[in-house]
Amino acid sequence: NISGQNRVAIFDKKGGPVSVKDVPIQRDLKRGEALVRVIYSGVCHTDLHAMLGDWPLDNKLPLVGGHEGAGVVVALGEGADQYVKVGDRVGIKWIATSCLNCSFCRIGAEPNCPNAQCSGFSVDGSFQKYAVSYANHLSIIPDELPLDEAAPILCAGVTVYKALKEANLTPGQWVAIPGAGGGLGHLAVQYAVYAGYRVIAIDTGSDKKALCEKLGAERFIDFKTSKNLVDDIKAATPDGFGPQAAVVAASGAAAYEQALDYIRPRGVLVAVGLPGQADIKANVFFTVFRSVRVVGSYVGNRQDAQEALDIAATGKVKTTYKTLGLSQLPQVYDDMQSGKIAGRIVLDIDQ
Ligand code: 8ID
Ligand code: ZN
Repeated sequence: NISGQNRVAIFDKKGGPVSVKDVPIQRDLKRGEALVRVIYSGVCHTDLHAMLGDWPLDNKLPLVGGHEGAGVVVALGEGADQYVKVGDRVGIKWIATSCLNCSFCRIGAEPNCPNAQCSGFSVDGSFQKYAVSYANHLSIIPDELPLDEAAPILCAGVTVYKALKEANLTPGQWVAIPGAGGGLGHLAVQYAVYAGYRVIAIDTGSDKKALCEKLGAERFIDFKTSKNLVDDIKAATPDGFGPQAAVVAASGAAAYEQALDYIRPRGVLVAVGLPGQADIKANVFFTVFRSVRVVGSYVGNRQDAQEALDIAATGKVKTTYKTLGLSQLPQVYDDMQSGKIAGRIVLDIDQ
């Protein structure tokens, strides 16, 4: 039963403010669209970048953000029933749709599809009670996984799961994770441990240290108090040569500055965090001499999302989160900007 009004968190211009209001529900679904009753949504730092407008890409305005939406399908447009049914528990992720037919989609590089749409960026996202999305990219949430626990897997989880695949490690190898105490990072620690990798967590403060250690990081290095980050990270590996990979999951540019120096020869820097203005400076001589690689990793495809959810459904990777109401989104953005959030915030869309 679709009744009542829609409730949305929306902003009209760069920098906000974000306001929560009631608007009519959109029921005229186009071909391939699905109407999802969103119950919970995670808040990703990407939502904050979009609200602040600090990326070199423009989002739609006004915008309803959110791309870690977990809910239930309540109505389908024509042709959408080949992907999902009314009543299915589904996830709205960052990639809202892609053409599924270009040379990128055909090899499973759906995020690189030139016609991809992004939830909470180029189309309205999950910070609303009723979200119109695209059936072809909805994720099916496993029965054993509660919707609130599933929400952060839809961006943070799938992104770091995919980034670790890109690092191409084998069990027993070491990965440094700058940003390890944040939304993406704390899940990266867990997917890494799940895969048999050894984790050096890098972040700041006692809350994030405790969180990372609880989740299985063998070392925690505080980037604000370390006197020599490169030496400290290298010293954390038994032979002193440093980790085989760095998966940079921090939202700030500084986290990239020394990563090429502390990974070991033949290591890989996987770029995940998205500071709007930043460069990775790679000295040519030492890139060759040390034979290091730099790889960008952008969310994941439909299968990556399904795999990340399936692992979370085993309970071996679990989001650490606090639940707040949709109406508290402005406060969440403030806290995120000042680095106060360890793990994730999940919004109850009805509160
Ligand atoms: O597909 C992608 N590549 C993708 C997908 C989703 C999100 C990329 N992202 C991007 C976001 O846009 C954002 O830029 O990843 C970044 C992290 O998102 P998040 O995990 O949602 O942010 P957070 O919860 O605020 O955590 C960031 C952590 O980084 C730490 C902070 O202390 C915080 O715990 N951090 C910072 I800022 N600077 C650091 C540094 N120099 C650092 N940790 C270590 N070293
Ligand atoms: Zn995200």
